[in-house]
Amino acid sequence: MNDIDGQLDELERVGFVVVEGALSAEEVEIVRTRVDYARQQGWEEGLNAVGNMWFDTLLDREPETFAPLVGHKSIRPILEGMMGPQCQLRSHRAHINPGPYLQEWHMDFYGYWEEQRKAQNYRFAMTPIGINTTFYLQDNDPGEGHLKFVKEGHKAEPPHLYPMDRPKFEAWCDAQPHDVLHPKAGDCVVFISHIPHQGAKERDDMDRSNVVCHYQVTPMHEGASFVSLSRGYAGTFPFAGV
Ligand SMILES: O=C(O)CCC(=O)C(=O)O
Repeated sequence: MNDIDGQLDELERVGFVVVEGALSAEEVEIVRTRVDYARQQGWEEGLNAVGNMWFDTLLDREPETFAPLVGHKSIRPILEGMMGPQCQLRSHRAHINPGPYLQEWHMDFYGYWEEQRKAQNYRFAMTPIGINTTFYLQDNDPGEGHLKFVKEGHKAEPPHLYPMDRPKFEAWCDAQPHDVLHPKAGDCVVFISHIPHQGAKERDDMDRSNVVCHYQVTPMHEGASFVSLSRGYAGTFPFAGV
C-alpha cells in the first residue's frame, strides 16, 4: 500500500501496517552485524525464559548505526501522519532470539487502558498512546518465524490485565482470532503499542533478531514555543507516583 492516508487508516483499523523493504539490504546487514556484535560484547540486559535477549543501550553506544532507525525515512510518513511534531522516541530496544523462541503474549503499553480511564477524571488530561516500529533483520517466512497479533486487539480492553493474571491473559489471547505476519529482512512492522502480540520462531535454529523503536505522543514537545526552558522528562511528574 503506497497511499499514506490508506496506511494511516489501516494502522487505526487493524492495529498494524507492514512497510516492506523499509531498510535496504545494506542497512539490514550493518544493523544485524552490530546487534550480533553487541551480543558478543555481552551488552544484553538479559535473556528471558521465552528465549528473548534484549539490549537497551545500543542507541547510546552506537548512534552511527542505530540513530538512523529513529524516524527512518521509510516509516516517517506514518509516524508523522499519526503524531506530527508530537512524536517522541520513548525507548529503543534490540532483540536476539538465540535458541527456541515463543514469546509470551504481551502488550508493550500494558497501562494503556488504565491510563485512558484515569485521563477521564481530569479536565486537561489526555489519553496517552504509543507506536512500535519493529525492524526485522531476517526473513520470517512460513516455517521459519512469525509475528502474531490478536485481531483488532487494540480496540477493546483485554480481560485479566488489571491486576495482571498472566496465564488467563495469555489463554484469552490464544483463543482470539489472530493476524499472523511473516516479515522479511528489512521489513518494518508499525503497530499500536497496546495491541497484544507474540513473536515466535517456527524453526528453532533460525537466526532471528530485530530492533524496536517505541514512540509516544507528547503534546508539550520541546519545540512548542514557551517562555522558559523545559526541564526535560525525568523527575518532572509530581503526581504520577514515580
Ligand atoms: O519477536 C517479535 O517478533 C516481536 C517483538 C516485539 O515484541 C515487539 O516488536 O514489540
